[in-house]
Amino acid sequence: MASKTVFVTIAGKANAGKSSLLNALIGEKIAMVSDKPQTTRTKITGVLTQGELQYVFVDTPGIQKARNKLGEHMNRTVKDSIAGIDAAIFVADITRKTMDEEKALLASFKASKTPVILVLNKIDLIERKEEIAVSIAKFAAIHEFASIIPISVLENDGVDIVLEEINKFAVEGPHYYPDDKLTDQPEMVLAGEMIREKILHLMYEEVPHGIAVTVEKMSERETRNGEDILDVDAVIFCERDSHKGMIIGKGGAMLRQIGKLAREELESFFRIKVNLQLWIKVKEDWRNREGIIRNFGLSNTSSDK
Ligand SMILES: Nc1nc2c(ncn2[C@@H]2O[C@H](COP(=O)(O)OP(=O)(O)OP(=O)(O)O)[C@@H](O)[C@H]2O)c(=O)[nH]1
Ligand SMILES: [Mg+2]
Repeated sequence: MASKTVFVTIAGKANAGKSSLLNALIGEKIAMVSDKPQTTRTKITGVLTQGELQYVFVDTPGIQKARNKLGEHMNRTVKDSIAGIDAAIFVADITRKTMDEEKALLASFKASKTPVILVLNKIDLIERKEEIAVSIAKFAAIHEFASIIPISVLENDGVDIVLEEINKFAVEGPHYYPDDKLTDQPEMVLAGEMIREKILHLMYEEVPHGIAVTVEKMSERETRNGEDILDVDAVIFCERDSHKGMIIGKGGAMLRQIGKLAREELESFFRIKVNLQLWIKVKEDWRNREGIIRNFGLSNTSSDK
């Protein structure tokens, strides 16, 4: 059988469950997930190879009304990620109303004649199952979807059907990535994202949104008693001195908790003992400063602003 590849972008509103779906599809957690909107800030490629067929998924930031320059970059990233693909997965939270930005995104799929699979996620939250049919009808009136699949990523209900549907759009040709490739994210970026995710989980309101994490060093060494250890040095950037105080917490408790949870995840992902050092720095209003956004690797410089 000839080899095939299918390029699929996962798009939709913030918090709909796009990154959760990407992780479920490829069977490995490579995209960070949280209950706060705008968790994903850049496009993330996830690769799944099953025999002759390679799926190349691109998870994107949630579409939003941009409130700062970072938000504008994120919206441009979504736009850039929908060109030249074989199909799109449009993820919607079935419990939420649709907004204009979602309709605009669907219109751009229509204009580019991109087949769209609608995934209505979080059906586990629906008590009366007949409401699912009502949602399906509402969406079907907005756009001509290739298919509509109600699922629950949380309960792993329907994720396999999504994969089957995508199969239909595979194109004969060589695999784009090596068959054992999982993601395009460098290890240092993944490690930084794991740390940022813990802050998203542990902190509230403005603080987590204004966080960026950069990993400055990641290197393996052997300890004196012959054990392999991975040293990870990372800087947590926040927007204000008051935020820095909250991240450190009373007697350093919050920072210790962030460090503990992040280290545990790093150890299980990289399968090695980790020595994690965290620093905190303030960069006032960095989400509106182009140079810093670029330095953090969060810039999208496409010209069609
Ligand atoms: N109840 C329920 N919650 C879910 C389901 N799928 C995802 N979630 C939760 O929804 C929240 C958002 O999930 P993400 O995967 O981060 O959503 P996203 O669309 O990538 O969000 P952004 O990156 O901010 O655009 C998290 O708290 C998930 O645990 C589901 O099927 N059911
Ligand atoms: Mg996401």
